[in-house]
Order: sequence, then structure tokens, then C-alpha cells
Amino acid sequence: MMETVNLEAVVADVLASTQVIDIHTHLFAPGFGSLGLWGIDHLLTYHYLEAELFRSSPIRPEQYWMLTIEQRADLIWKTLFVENNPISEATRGVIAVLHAFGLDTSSITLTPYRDFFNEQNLPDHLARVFQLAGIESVVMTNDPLDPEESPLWDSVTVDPRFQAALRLDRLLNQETPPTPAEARRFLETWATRMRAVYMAVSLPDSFQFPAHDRRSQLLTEAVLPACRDLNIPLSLMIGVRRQVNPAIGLAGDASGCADLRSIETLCREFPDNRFLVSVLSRENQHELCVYARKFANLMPFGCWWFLNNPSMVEEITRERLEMLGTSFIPQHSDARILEQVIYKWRNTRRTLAPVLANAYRLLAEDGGTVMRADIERDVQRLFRTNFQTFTS
Ligand code: FIX
Ligand code: ZN
Repeated sequence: MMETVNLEAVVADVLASTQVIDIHTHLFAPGFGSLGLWGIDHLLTYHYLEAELFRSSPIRPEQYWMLTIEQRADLIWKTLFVENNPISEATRGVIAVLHAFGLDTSSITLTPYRDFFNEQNLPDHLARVFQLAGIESVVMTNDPLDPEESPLWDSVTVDPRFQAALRLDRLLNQETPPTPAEARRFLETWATRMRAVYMAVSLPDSFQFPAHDRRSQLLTEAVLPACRDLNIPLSLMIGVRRQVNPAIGLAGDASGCADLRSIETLCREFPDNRFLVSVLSRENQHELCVYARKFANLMPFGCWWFLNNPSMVEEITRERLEMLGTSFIPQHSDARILEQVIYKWRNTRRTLAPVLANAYRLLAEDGGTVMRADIERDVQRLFRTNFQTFTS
């Protein structure tokens, strides 16, 4: 058994050496061409940073949207990195990425960073990013109704490090929705074509199931049967309040507390379906753990979006460990820009190390034995096999 003083170092080492499967991102395999975003201008115009820009610069959204992407990135760099210290989670992430590539992070202009990214070729850069992030593979977000994405599926060769997830938001929100039978056929065709590892939808805080609406009907008669036929889970991301401030685009979404009785109903009434669930409000986290104790077909995952901050990840992960042991998926990156996986997974590992070490310290104090191999087994579950088992 190991000394408790060593625990945190051993846990950190195991976390560092375990390759993650990143179960929800907005990244694309290289075969999707310009849909896959990378490089400094995209890193700086991430919507998390745009939200912060408008708090520290007098520019108005409508003026901002008239700029080119390079001008936007210049303005964000000047405002959030030169005139202010980048201590927020999202700004610090850019610094961590530049530092990981060995770049000096104190340049006043973006020229050295643009030069660096322009010199990279995507295949080598991609391999380096995955290695720096300690990830083995990522799951994309694939919308068959996206007019830019869907034609590409006819000819694309998908890099095996990128798995598909069939995103349902557009299908479920269409103005002239298909009949359930049409929707079910559509989903089965696309899930098979994409080799989707799950289907996914984001839902508002007002989500209710069952309800007398099209969404409930399509879920019951198309989505859930299709998932059962294909033997894949449905991922529900609940609690997003879209476009509370439309002027700032993607940055204009907010969060709200949801009624998780819908999850209770789904898990109980559809025992042959499996549900990956992430909730956006802090207030819903404990309840989600309670439901996971009731239903083995419910897999809580990730600390989504506004929760992906050290203070929230620490609290939520501790709660999950206490209530669920290692039977959950602690995090996903939600990366939209390739290099973000470097800082997001670095931060996750850094936050998880003391939380996990503390759980082992308590176990040791209570008379349990903790060997490195035990820690390795747990981290394997958290970072990899809980997802693999749940999707196979
Ligand atoms: O719905 C989602 O998958 C969200 O994660 C995104 O739409 C959101 O904009 C985001 O990037 C959050 O991290
Ligand atoms: Zn997402």
C-alpha cells in the first residue's frame, strides 16, 4: 500500500498517462475540410472569449460582426490578453495552448502565433495535439441536416480517431417535421452511414417528457426505437436556454434549471434504451446523481460548458464519486477548435487529481488498501471504459 503523501503524485501520474476518449466535441476529422477549425484566429474567436470581449471592450456586437476573423482575433487578443490579465478559464486556456507549443505567450501582436500555425501541416499537427492532450479519440457532433456537412458524408474517409454522434437538434426542431415513421427511417439510415456511436440532442430547461408535443412524439416513436434497433445510447444535454441575447451569436445562450422527472420517466419507461445525460445547471447535478443510483441505463457525463471551470468540476466530481463510485464519465471537452483539447484536458486532469486523491486518502484512513493498480483501474473506467461499455 502506498504512503498517503504519495497519493496525489501517483493519481496525477495515472491521470497523465491514461489516454482519454473525449466523448463530446464539435471537432471534425480532417476529411471534413474547412468544417474542422484550428489555429490562433479560431482559438481567439471562440464564443466563450467573445462573451468576455463584450464585457471589457466598448465595441458593440453589430460592429464586431462586421470585422474579418483576423480583426476580431486582434481585438480579442488586445482586449483580453494585453490590456487585461487572462485569468478567466477561457483566456487562460489560450495561454496554455501557446505555451504547450513552446511559444512565448507575451507577444503584443498575433504575428508570431500566425506564423507558427501557418507552418504546421494538419496531419502532423493533429497527432501532436492529441499527444499533448493525452487523448486517443474524440466523438464529433454530426448533424445530417447541416447543409454544409451532410453532402460530405457521400465521399468522406473518416479518420478512426474521430467517431460520429448523430445530432438531432435540427430534426426535432424542424418547422415541418417528418412523420415519426419517416424520421425513424432517416435516423437509421444516417446512423448507419455515419457509424454513429450515439444519438444526441440538446434540450431547454423547460424540457418535459412526456408532453403533448412533437418532440415527445418523435422521441417515443422515432428516436428511441431507432436507438434500440441500432443498440446505441441517446445523449440528452439538458438546460440550455438558447439565444437569450441573440446579438452576440453563439455566446448568447444561457442556462437554466430543468425538471429532471423527465429523466426519471425516460429511464423507467424505456428500460431497453440507454441514456447519456449532462445537465447544464449546477442545481440539477445532485438530482442527476440520485437518478443514476436508481437507473443503470443512465450514465451521467461531463461538466458541460459554464460548468467546465475548476470550482464546478471539483464540486461535481466529488459529489459523483461519493454517490456513484467510478460509474460515471467525469468530463468531455466540448472543444470546437482542435487545440482546445490541450488546455481542456490539462485542466480536467489538474482538477481531478486532488479530488481523486482525497477519495483514496479517506479510503486508506478507513482501513482500505490503495495500490497504483487500483487507481489505474478506476481511471481507465472514468476516462475510457465506462463510455466504451455503455456504447457497445
Ligand atoms: O449544444 C452543445 O453541444 C453545446 O455544447 C454547444 O452548442 C455550445 O455552444 C458550446 O460550445 C458549449 O461548450
Ligand atoms: Zn457541445
